[in-house]
Amino acid sequence: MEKHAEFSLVSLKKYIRTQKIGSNVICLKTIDSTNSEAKRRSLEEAEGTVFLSEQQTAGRGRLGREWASPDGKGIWMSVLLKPAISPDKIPQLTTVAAAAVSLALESIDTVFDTMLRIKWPNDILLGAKKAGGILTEMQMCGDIVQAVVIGIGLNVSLKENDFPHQLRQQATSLLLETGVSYDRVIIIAQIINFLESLYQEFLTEGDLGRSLAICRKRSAVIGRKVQLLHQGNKEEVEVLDLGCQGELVVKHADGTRSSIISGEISIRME
Ligand code: BT5
Repeated sequence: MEKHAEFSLVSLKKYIRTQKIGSNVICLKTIDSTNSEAKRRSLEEAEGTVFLSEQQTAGRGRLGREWASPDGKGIWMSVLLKPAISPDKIPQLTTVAAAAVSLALESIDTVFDTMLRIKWPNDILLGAKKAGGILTEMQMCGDIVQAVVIGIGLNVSLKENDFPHQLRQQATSLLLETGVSYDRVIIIAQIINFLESLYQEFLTEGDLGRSLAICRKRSAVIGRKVQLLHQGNKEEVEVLDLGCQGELVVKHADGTRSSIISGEISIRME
């Protein structure tokens, strides 16, 4: 049986100004992972359904990594989408979601205008530390995209001892960076509002447009040297830009250039 959460759906609805995303919101008290739940229920639930949980017991990052999701301290949400686009375009939705999170936080407090950076492809940084992440997953039926789940994790009011020991040097929260306890409901509503408009633009215009401009402006990596990590190999490259599909455009040590699509690659900043 579902256990229900503390989020106030009534107040959430008050702040949501969308047609599709958030027209159905499922609030849970605890779940293994909102992304897993959204995938399990992807056939029966409509496009735009948002899954929220106070806590995740098996929150996930990319490549099977763990995502710490303590009770009542963060936003652990997944958005179920059913876009009629080809599978190779799906990674671009991470760029759309990162831009939506960025606009949502800026709209709530101008302090984020100076602090927030996006570390390609999916990390939300405040200063040099990670405050949030995005995990985009898809379900296929043959060659057709059946569903896409965009998972967003955002550390809102975690204090240092709410993080596992090994994360304390690298992770942060909105509270730790600003001293303010933000209302999660308003942030969730703003993420939904901005996500819907950027998602609609992406679908109708067929390109990343405004989302890309936001991610470029906020990029933590453009113009910097980073390490590309791929299947145990490391390579130092210089990041030149984000390409029009959200890919990373890099210059290798031998001067050649290439474009990197998210997928299996991680980067570490020096
Ligand atoms: C991510 O993966 O950053 C994607 C995180 C997505 C989480 C959301 S929460 C709602 C939805 N349901 C899920 O199960 N997941 C999504 P990645 O780039 O692979 O980063 C994972 C790494 O971030 C870990 O290996 C840790 O080093 C670090 N990490 C784990 N928990 C963290 C946290 N709460 N805050 C900051 N860093 C964390």
